[in-house]
Amino acid sequence: MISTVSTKPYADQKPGTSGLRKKVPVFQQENYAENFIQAIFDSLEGFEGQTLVIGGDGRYYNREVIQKALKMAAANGFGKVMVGKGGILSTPAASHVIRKYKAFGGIVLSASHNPGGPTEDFGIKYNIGNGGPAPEKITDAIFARTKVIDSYKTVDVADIDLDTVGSFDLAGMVVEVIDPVTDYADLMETLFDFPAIRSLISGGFRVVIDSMSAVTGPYAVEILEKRLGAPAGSVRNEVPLPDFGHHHPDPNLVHAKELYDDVMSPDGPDFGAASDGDGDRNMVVGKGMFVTPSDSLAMIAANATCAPGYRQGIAGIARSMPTSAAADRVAEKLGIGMYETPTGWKFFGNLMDAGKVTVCGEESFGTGSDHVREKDGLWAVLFWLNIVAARKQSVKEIVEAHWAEYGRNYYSRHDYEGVDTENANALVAALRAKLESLPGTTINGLTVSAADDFAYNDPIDHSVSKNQGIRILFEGGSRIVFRLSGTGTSGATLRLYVERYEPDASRHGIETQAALADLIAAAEEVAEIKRYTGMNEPTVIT
Ligand code: VG1
Ligand code: CO
Repeated sequence: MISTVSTKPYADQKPGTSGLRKKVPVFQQENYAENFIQAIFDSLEGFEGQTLVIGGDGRYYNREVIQKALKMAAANGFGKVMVGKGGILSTPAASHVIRKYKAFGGIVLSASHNPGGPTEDFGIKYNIGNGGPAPEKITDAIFARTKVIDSYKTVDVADIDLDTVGSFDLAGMVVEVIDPVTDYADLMETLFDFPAIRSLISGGFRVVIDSMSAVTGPYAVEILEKRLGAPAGSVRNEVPLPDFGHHHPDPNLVHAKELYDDVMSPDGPDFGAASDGDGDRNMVVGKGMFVTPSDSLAMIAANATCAPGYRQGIAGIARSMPTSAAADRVAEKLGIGMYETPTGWKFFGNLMDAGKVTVCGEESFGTGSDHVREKDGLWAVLFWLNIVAARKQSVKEIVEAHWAEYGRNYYSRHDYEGVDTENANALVAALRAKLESLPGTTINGLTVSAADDFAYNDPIDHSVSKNQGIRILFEGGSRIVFRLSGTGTSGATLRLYVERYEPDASRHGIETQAALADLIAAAEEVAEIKRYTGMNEPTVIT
């Protein structure tokens, strides 16, 4: 029953920051998805008879690829596949299911915060047995395999019914269709003080979650409305749609502006949160206070012991290099380890497996802990609700008290999207060429203390990742960072990250872009962004 189908390699299947992401029509080319999935299997060893987890964020083409992957898993010798009902598993839920059921690994189908639909984005990512994204050693092997692949294995049988929970036979392999929510919701209940959050909500604290018509809807309804007792309707846009209702499921001040405005209005809710396409990102807004993702990491770490799952304290903190240094000050005060990694959650896995860190975060609206091996949007939201319930203070009071104690790291990211790839590469090359000459010079009146192209030496497996972002550090702790996105599907995206440390509490109320204006001007002066990109201002500011 197993058939071996001959195929031709595609040259463009290099996984980026988080798996392979392309437009749907690219994935619809003959054998395109099959080639990549077979390349994953060909790069792994010892999965005969083992369990594979498969799920996705429900976007357009999700079901089709799941059917292909199921048949290929059977033909390649997996013993069992666990798949979310309807093909749904949020990225953190997939990570949890892999860990809980000791699966060999998982295939997560998502292009995260990128739009979905027939002409929008799709993605495939492989996660290893610890539940986390495959490290570069494996993604490099997968890419190498895609360049020479000449056949894939599948079985010629009918599709599985993905909409009925239960066990099914697929050419001798067991397919278990599972409820995608229960295991995850149960895990959250072990980590956070649900009774305290429930009484906060029943006492009149109004919480809204915008699931942006993406995967977290069913999770948020179960947790917030059913288990925590928030009124029906507290979760908005709760039905996952294949095209996310034509929205951009990216929880930030641009794409979740409606929610932000609602929380900021005088009679709006006390607390608002949003999540992205696959449920691993989060945005937290308290009345009168948006929490930047970098601050969120620092504040969750500083208040971790409020939550039952972290009562014993945290082992250490990790953040991606462009993420602000707010968490570093918390680690210093707690006397625990602080690790700076390249962008992308795959770099946190080794540190968590080795017990070096408990909480991790990225400036790109990603926070998480060692409860899974992915960032986790709803986890962060629940952590904040737990902190608010325990401290009996508003988000605004908690944030302001934190700044008063540690100082404030003003922070912003400017994205220039759809830049011509050659021009973007030229900008980076020009910057790289002048790095050595920068220290000691001044740019727009700011003195450069150091400048380099970030390289990471993994302290656990000693692998080295070079060229992870250009950083220019100024005296006094301010800095600008430049890097090119590894998740886009058309042209290049230049990211400029800007940070200023302000210890003086009387200067903590400045509007962010104003507080960073001289650094933003310095970035233009040193990198000539306008000239290289042909753009007068960024596409998105977060
Ligand atoms: C972006 C973010 C990065 C994040 C990655 C995946 O990558 O900057 O911090 O880990 O997306 O997140 P890049 O290479 O475009 O800067 V998700 O929620 O898209 O899986
Ligand atoms: Co995501």
